Amino acid sequence: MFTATCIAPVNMALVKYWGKRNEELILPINDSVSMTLDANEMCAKTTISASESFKQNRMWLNGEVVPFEENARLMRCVEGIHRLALANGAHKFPLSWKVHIASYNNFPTAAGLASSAAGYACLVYTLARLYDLPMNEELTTIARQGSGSACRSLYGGFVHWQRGTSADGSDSIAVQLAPAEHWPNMHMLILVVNDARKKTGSTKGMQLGVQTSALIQHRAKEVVPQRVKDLIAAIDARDFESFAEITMKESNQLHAICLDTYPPCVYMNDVSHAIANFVHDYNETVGSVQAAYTFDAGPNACLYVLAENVPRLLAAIQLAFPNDASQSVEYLKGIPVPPV
Ligand code: 2P0
Repeated sequence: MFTATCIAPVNMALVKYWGKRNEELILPINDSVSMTLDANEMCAKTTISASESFKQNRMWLNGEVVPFEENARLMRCVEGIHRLALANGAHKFPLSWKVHIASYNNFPTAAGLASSAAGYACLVYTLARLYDLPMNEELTTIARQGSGSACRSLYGGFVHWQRGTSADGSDSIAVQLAPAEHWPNMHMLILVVNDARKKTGSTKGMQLGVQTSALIQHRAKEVVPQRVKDLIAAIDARDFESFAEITMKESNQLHAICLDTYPPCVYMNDVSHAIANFVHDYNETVGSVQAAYTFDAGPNACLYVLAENVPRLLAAIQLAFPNDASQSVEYLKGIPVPPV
Protein backbone atom coordinates (compact mmCIF):
# COMPACT_ATOMS: atom_id res chain seq x y z
CA MET A 1 0.00 0.00 0.00
CA PHE A 2 1.17 3.54 -0.74
CA THR A 3 -0.07 6.50 1.32
CA ALA A 4 0.34 10.28 1.28
CA THR A 5 -1.00 12.91 3.69
CA CYS A 6 -0.99 16.67 3.05
CA ILE A 7 -2.66 19.83 4.29
CA ALA A 8 -3.84 22.79 2.19
CA PRO A 9 -5.00 26.12 3.58
CA VAL A 10 -8.01 28.22 2.74
CA ASN A 11 -7.55 31.20 0.45
CA MET A 12 -9.69 34.32 0.50
CA ALA A 13 -10.32 36.28 -2.69
CA LEU A 14 -9.42 39.96 -2.84
CA VAL A 15 -10.51 40.33 -6.48
CA LYS A 16 -13.41 37.90 -6.73
CA TYR A 17 -14.01 35.00 -9.09
CA TRP A 18 -17.71 35.01 -9.92
CA GLY A 19 -19.03 33.54 -13.17
CA LYS A 20 -17.87 30.85 -15.58
CA ARG A 21 -17.48 30.84 -19.34
CA ASN A 22 -17.25 27.03 -19.35
CA GLU A 23 -19.10 25.10 -16.63
CA GLU A 24 -17.47 21.74 -17.23
CA LEU A 25 -13.85 22.87 -17.40
CA ILE A 26 -14.51 25.56 -14.75
CA LEU A 27 -13.17 28.46 -16.78
CA PRO A 28 -13.91 31.88 -15.25
CA ILE A 29 -15.13 35.02 -16.97
CA ASN A 30 -12.54 37.11 -15.11
CA ASP A 31 -9.19 36.91 -13.34
CA SER A 32 -9.07 36.79 -9.55
CA VAL A 33 -6.47 37.49 -6.88
CA SER A 34 -6.37 35.98 -3.40
CA MET A 35 -4.41 35.65 -0.21
CA THR A 36 -3.75 32.21 1.24
CA LEU A 37 -3.86 31.69 5.01
CA ASP A 38 -1.02 30.11 6.98
CA ALA A 39 -1.02 26.36 6.55
CA ASN A 40 -1.70 25.78 10.24
CA GLU A 41 -4.84 27.90 10.42
CA MET A 42 -7.98 26.97 8.48
CA CYS A 43 -7.07 24.02 6.35
CA ALA A 44 -8.07 20.72 4.83
CA LYS A 45 -6.06 17.62 5.71
CA THR A 46 -6.24 14.69 3.32
CA THR A 47 -4.83 11.17 3.43
CA ILE A 48 -4.92 9.06 0.28
CA SER A 49 -3.97 5.40 0.11
CA ALA A 50 -3.70 3.22 -2.97
CA SER A 51 -3.67 -0.54 -2.69
CA GLU A 52 -3.94 -3.55 -4.95
CA SER A 53 -6.45 -4.99 -2.47
CA PHE A 54 -8.95 -2.08 -2.59
CA LYS A 55 -12.07 -3.18 -4.47
CA GLN A 56 -13.39 0.31 -5.17
CA ASN A 57 -12.55 3.99 -4.91
CA ARG A 58 -13.96 5.40 -1.67
CA MET A 59 -14.01 8.79 0.01
CA TRP A 60 -14.86 10.14 3.48
CA LEU A 61 -15.31 13.84 4.25
CA ASN A 62 -15.13 14.70 7.95
CA GLY A 63 -15.70 11.00 8.68
CA GLU A 64 -18.83 10.61 6.52
CA VAL A 65 -18.89 8.55 3.33
CA VAL A 66 -19.35 10.75 0.24
CA PRO A 67 -20.03 9.66 -3.36
CA PHE A 68 -16.88 9.11 -5.41
CA GLU A 69 -17.38 7.80 -8.94
CA GLU A 70 -20.69 9.74 -9.23
CA ASN A 71 -18.85 12.97 -8.43
CA ALA A 72 -17.79 14.29 -11.85
CA ARG A 73 -15.49 16.96 -10.41
CA LEU A 74 -13.67 14.48 -8.20
CA MET A 75 -13.28 12.05 -11.09
CA ARG A 76 -11.92 14.81 -13.33
CA CYS A 77 -9.23 15.55 -10.76
CA VAL A 78 -8.30 11.87 -10.44
CA GLU A 79 -8.22 11.45 -14.22
CA GLY A 80 -6.14 14.63 -14.62
CA ILE A 81 -3.56 13.30 -12.17
CA HIS A 82 -3.56 9.91 -13.92
CA ARG A 83 -2.85 11.67 -17.23
CA LEU A 84 0.04 13.58 -15.70
CA ALA A 85 1.40 10.41 -14.08
CA LEU A 86 1.28 8.61 -17.42
CA ALA A 87 2.99 11.50 -19.21
CA ASN A 88 5.58 11.64 -16.44
CA GLY A 89 6.19 7.90 -16.40
CA ALA A 90 6.76 8.42 -12.68
CA HIS A 91 4.06 6.31 -11.08
CA LYS A 92 5.43 3.67 -8.74
CA PHE A 93 2.30 1.46 -8.79
CA PRO A 94 -0.34 0.67 -11.45
CA LEU A 95 -2.84 3.43 -12.12
CA SER A 96 -5.59 0.81 -12.00
CA TRP A 97 -5.17 0.49 -8.23
CA LYS A 98 -8.16 1.96 -6.38
CA VAL A 99 -7.74 4.73 -3.84
CA HIS A 100 -9.27 5.51 -0.45
CA ILE A 101 -9.43 9.22 0.40
CA ALA A 102 -10.10 10.63 3.88
CA SER A 103 -10.36 14.41 4.18
CA TYR A 104 -11.07 16.69 7.15
CA ASN A 105 -11.72 20.41 7.34
CA ASN A 106 -10.88 22.11 10.65
CA PHE A 107 -13.55 24.80 9.97
CA PRO A 108 -17.25 24.90 8.93
CA THR A 109 -17.89 23.27 5.55
CA ALA A 110 -19.83 25.23 2.90
CA ALA A 111 -20.46 28.33 5.01
CA GLY A 112 -18.73 30.72 2.63
CA LEU A 113 -15.35 29.95 4.17
CA ALA A 114 -13.76 28.50 1.05
CA SER A 115 -13.93 24.88 2.15
CA SER A 116 -14.05 23.54 -1.41
CA ALA A 117 -10.94 25.56 -2.29
CA ALA A 118 -8.85 24.00 0.47
CA GLY A 119 -10.49 20.59 -0.08
CA TYR A 120 -9.80 20.22 -3.80
CA ALA A 121 -6.35 21.83 -3.58
CA CYS A 122 -5.49 19.29 -0.89
CA LEU A 123 -6.96 16.40 -2.86
CA VAL A 124 -4.98 17.23 -6.01
CA TYR A 125 -1.74 17.93 -4.17
CA THR A 126 -2.01 14.72 -2.11
CA LEU A 127 -2.70 12.69 -5.26
CA ALA A 128 0.34 14.33 -6.88
CA ARG A 129 2.47 13.32 -3.87
CA LEU A 130 1.09 9.78 -4.02
CA TYR A 131 2.17 9.48 -7.67
CA ASP A 132 5.45 11.38 -7.10
CA LEU A 133 4.49 14.25 -9.40
CA PRO A 134 6.21 17.61 -9.04
CA MET A 135 4.35 20.76 -8.01
CA ASN A 136 3.83 22.92 -11.09
CA GLU A 137 1.22 25.09 -12.74
CA GLU A 138 -0.38 22.09 -14.45
CA LEU A 139 -1.58 20.95 -11.03
CA THR A 140 -3.46 24.26 -10.74
CA THR A 141 -5.39 23.45 -13.93
CA ILE A 142 -6.43 20.13 -12.38
CA ALA A 143 -7.42 21.61 -8.99
CA ARG A 144 -9.40 24.26 -10.90
CA GLN A 145 -11.59 21.50 -12.31
CA GLY A 146 -12.49 20.39 -8.77
CA SER A 147 -13.48 23.87 -7.69
CA GLY A 148 -12.39 27.07 -9.39
CA SER A 149 -10.95 28.78 -6.33
CA ALA A 150 -8.99 25.62 -5.42
CA CYS A 151 -6.31 26.46 -7.99
CA ARG A 152 -5.31 29.44 -5.82
CA SER A 153 -4.85 27.35 -2.64
CA LEU A 154 -1.95 25.43 -4.19
CA TYR A 155 0.26 28.44 -3.46
CA GLY A 156 0.87 30.44 -0.31
CA GLY A 157 0.95 34.22 -0.08
CA PHE A 158 -0.69 36.27 -2.83
CA VAL A 159 -1.97 34.39 -5.85
CA HIS A 160 -3.33 35.39 -9.27
CA TRP A 161 -5.70 33.07 -11.15
CA GLN A 162 -5.46 34.10 -14.79
CA ARG A 163 -8.70 33.43 -16.61
CA GLY A 164 -6.93 32.34 -19.82
CA THR A 165 -8.39 32.51 -23.29
CA SER A 166 -7.91 29.01 -24.71
CA ALA A 167 -10.94 26.77 -25.19
CA ASP A 168 -9.33 23.80 -23.41
CA GLY A 169 -8.41 25.78 -20.28
CA SER A 170 -4.70 25.00 -20.50
CA ASP A 171 -3.86 28.67 -19.87
CA SER A 172 -6.37 29.16 -17.05
CA ILE A 173 -3.74 28.78 -14.34
CA ALA A 174 -2.84 30.15 -10.92
CA VAL A 175 0.52 31.81 -10.34
CA GLN A 176 2.08 33.09 -7.14
CA LEU A 177 2.45 36.89 -7.07
CA ALA A 178 4.41 37.02 -3.83
CA PRO A 179 5.05 34.65 -0.93
CA ALA A 180 3.56 35.42 2.50
CA GLU A 181 6.97 36.70 3.68
CA HIS A 182 6.66 39.58 1.21
CA TRP A 183 4.10 41.21 3.52
CA PRO A 184 4.70 39.41 6.83
CA ASN A 185 2.65 41.80 8.99
CA MET A 186 -0.51 41.32 6.89
CA HIS A 187 -3.12 39.58 9.05
CA MET A 188 -6.57 38.24 8.37
CA LEU A 189 -9.28 38.06 11.05
CA ILE A 190 -12.33 35.89 10.40
CA LEU A 191 -15.53 36.92 12.12
CA VAL A 192 -17.90 33.97 12.05
CA VAL A 193 -21.38 35.42 11.82
CA ASN A 194 -23.10 32.15 11.02
CA ASP A 195 -21.50 28.79 10.29
CA ALA A 196 -24.61 27.12 8.83
CA ARG A 197 -24.56 25.73 5.29
CA LYS A 198 -25.53 28.49 2.84
CA LYS A 199 -28.83 28.47 0.93
CA THR A 200 -27.51 29.02 -2.60
CA GLY A 201 -24.08 27.50 -3.19
CA SER A 202 -21.48 29.49 -5.12
CA THR A 203 -21.67 27.27 -8.19
CA LYS A 204 -25.42 27.81 -8.54
CA GLY A 205 -25.21 31.48 -7.53
CA MET A 206 -22.64 32.38 -10.16
CA GLN A 207 -24.46 30.33 -12.82
CA LEU A 208 -27.64 32.32 -12.15
CA GLY A 209 -25.57 35.50 -12.18
CA VAL A 210 -24.17 34.81 -15.65
CA GLN A 211 -27.68 33.98 -16.90
CA THR A 212 -29.55 36.93 -15.40
CA SER A 213 -27.32 39.76 -14.18
CA ALA A 214 -27.11 42.73 -16.54
CA LEU A 215 -24.01 43.92 -14.69
CA ILE A 216 -21.83 40.82 -14.55
CA GLN A 217 -20.28 41.06 -18.04
CA HIS A 218 -19.55 44.77 -17.54
CA ARG A 219 -17.76 43.86 -14.32
CA ALA A 220 -15.74 41.08 -15.99
CA LYS A 221 -14.67 43.16 -18.98
CA GLU A 222 -14.50 46.74 -17.76
CA VAL A 223 -13.86 46.64 -14.02
CA VAL A 224 -11.80 43.61 -13.05
CA PRO A 225 -8.80 44.00 -15.41
CA GLN A 226 -7.85 47.42 -13.99
CA ARG A 227 -8.53 46.29 -10.40
CA VAL A 228 -6.21 43.31 -10.84
CA LYS A 229 -3.43 45.61 -12.10
CA ASP A 230 -4.00 48.08 -9.26
CA LEU A 231 -4.11 45.35 -6.63
CA ILE A 232 -0.91 43.73 -7.90
CA ALA A 233 0.77 47.16 -7.67
CA ALA A 234 -0.59 47.68 -4.13
CA ILE A 235 0.69 44.25 -3.02
CA ASP A 236 4.03 44.92 -4.66
CA ALA A 237 4.39 48.24 -2.86
CA ARG A 238 2.84 46.94 0.40
CA ASP A 239 0.41 49.86 0.11
CA PHE A 240 -2.28 48.94 2.66
CA GLU A 241 -4.59 51.85 1.86
CA SER A 242 -4.90 50.97 -1.85
CA PHE A 243 -5.08 47.26 -1.01
CA ALA A 244 -7.95 47.97 1.41
CA GLU A 245 -9.92 50.17 -0.97
CA ILE A 246 -9.74 47.68 -3.86
CA THR A 247 -10.59 44.77 -1.56
CA MET A 248 -13.66 46.44 -0.06
CA LYS A 249 -14.91 47.69 -3.45
CA GLU A 250 -14.50 44.17 -4.84
CA SER A 251 -16.52 42.64 -2.02
CA ASN A 252 -19.22 45.25 -2.48
CA GLN A 253 -19.36 44.65 -6.23
CA LEU A 254 -19.61 40.88 -5.81
CA HIS A 255 -22.65 41.34 -3.56
CA ALA A 256 -24.12 43.96 -5.89
CA ILE A 257 -23.93 41.39 -8.71
CA CYS A 258 -25.54 38.83 -6.41
CA LEU A 259 -28.43 41.22 -5.75
CA ASP A 260 -28.64 41.95 -9.49
CA THR A 261 -29.12 38.21 -10.07
CA TYR A 262 -32.70 37.05 -10.55
CA PRO A 263 -33.93 35.72 -8.22
CA PRO A 264 -31.36 37.55 -6.09
CA CYS A 265 -28.73 35.72 -4.07
CA VAL A 266 -28.46 37.27 -0.64
CA TYR A 267 -25.34 36.15 1.19
CA MET A 268 -24.69 38.98 3.63
CA ASN A 269 -27.04 39.47 6.58
CA ASP A 270 -27.66 42.41 8.94
CA VAL A 271 -24.64 41.54 11.06
CA SER A 272 -22.45 41.37 7.92
CA HIS A 273 -23.61 44.85 6.90
CA ALA A 274 -23.05 46.12 10.44
CA ILE A 275 -19.46 44.81 10.24
CA ALA A 276 -18.88 46.58 6.91
CA ASN A 277 -20.24 49.84 8.39
CA PHE A 278 -18.12 49.33 11.47
CA VAL A 279 -14.95 49.05 9.38
CA HIS A 280 -15.65 52.30 7.52
CA ASP A 281 -16.48 54.12 10.78
CA TYR A 282 -13.42 52.65 12.45
CA ASN A 283 -11.12 53.86 9.67
CA GLU A 284 -12.64 57.31 9.84
CA THR A 285 -12.33 57.45 13.61
CA VAL A 286 -8.69 56.38 13.71
CA GLY A 287 -7.95 58.79 10.86
CA SER A 288 -6.40 56.37 8.38
CA VAL A 289 -7.33 53.17 6.60
CA GLN A 290 -6.29 50.43 9.01
CA ALA A 291 -8.87 47.74 8.31
CA ALA A 292 -10.57 46.24 5.26
CA TYR A 293 -13.38 43.72 4.94
CA THR A 294 -14.31 41.15 2.38
CA PHE A 295 -17.30 38.78 2.24
CA ASP A 296 -17.54 35.68 0.07
CA ALA A 297 -20.71 33.71 -0.66
CA GLY A 298 -21.83 33.76 2.96
CA PRO A 299 -22.37 36.16 5.87
CA ASN A 300 -18.96 35.69 7.52
CA ALA A 301 -16.54 38.60 7.47
CA CYS A 302 -12.88 38.46 6.70
CA LEU A 303 -10.92 41.49 7.88
CA TYR A 304 -7.45 42.49 6.73
CA VAL A 305 -5.30 44.42 9.16
CA LEU A 306 -1.57 44.93 9.74
CA ALA A 307 -0.09 43.21 12.80
CA GLU A 308 0.61 46.45 14.65
CA ASN A 309 -3.06 47.45 14.34
CA VAL A 310 -4.59 44.12 15.39
CA PRO A 311 -4.94 44.77 19.18
CA ARG A 312 -6.72 48.09 18.72
CA LEU A 313 -9.05 46.73 16.05
CA LEU A 314 -9.86 43.64 18.11
CA ALA A 315 -10.67 45.76 21.16
CA ALA A 316 -13.00 47.91 19.04
CA ILE A 317 -14.69 44.80 17.58
CA GLN A 318 -15.31 43.50 21.08
CA LEU A 319 -16.92 46.81 22.05
CA ALA A 320 -19.11 46.92 18.94
CA PHE A 321 -19.94 43.20 18.79
CA PRO A 322 -19.80 41.77 22.34
CA ASN A 323 -20.92 38.20 22.98
CA ASP A 324 -23.91 39.66 24.81
CA ALA A 325 -25.51 41.82 22.10
CA SER A 326 -27.34 44.00 24.66
CA GLN A 327 -23.93 45.35 25.75
CA SER A 328 -23.06 46.50 22.22
CA VAL A 329 -21.73 50.03 21.77
CA GLU A 330 -23.05 51.52 18.57
CA TYR A 331 -19.94 52.29 16.61
CA LEU A 332 -20.61 55.83 15.57
CA LYS A 333 -18.00 58.43 14.75
CA GLY A 334 -16.63 59.87 17.96
CA ILE A 335 -17.19 56.74 20.06
CA PRO A 336 -13.86 56.24 21.80
CA VAL A 337 -11.50 54.00 19.92
CA PRO A 338 -9.45 51.95 22.36
CA PRO A 339 -6.04 53.58 22.82
CA VAL A 340 -3.07 52.12 20.99
C1 2P0 B 1 -13.67 33.53 -4.90
N1 2P0 B 1 -15.88 32.50 -4.48
O1 2P0 B 1 -13.00 34.15 -5.74
C2 2P0 B 1 -15.17 33.63 -5.00
C3 2P0 B 1 -15.70 34.80 -4.27
C4 2P0 B 1 -16.92 32.88 -3.58
C5 2P0 B 1 -16.99 34.35 -3.65
O2 2P0 B 1 -14.67 31.04 -5.61
O3 2P0 B 1 -18.23 26.41 -8.91
O4 2P0 B 1 -16.51 27.12 -4.76
O5 2P0 B 1 -16.59 25.22 -7.45
O6 2P0 B 1 -15.80 26.85 -9.18
O7 2P0 B 1 -14.70 27.98 -6.29
C6 2P0 B 1 -16.50 30.15 -4.56
O8 2P0 B 1 -16.70 29.41 -5.71
O9 2P0 B 1 -17.04 27.62 -7.17
C7 2P0 B 1 -15.63 31.25 -4.92
P1 2P0 B 1 -16.89 26.47 -8.25
P2 2P0 B 1 -16.13 27.95 -5.94
O10 2P0 B 1 -13.14 32.90 -3.97
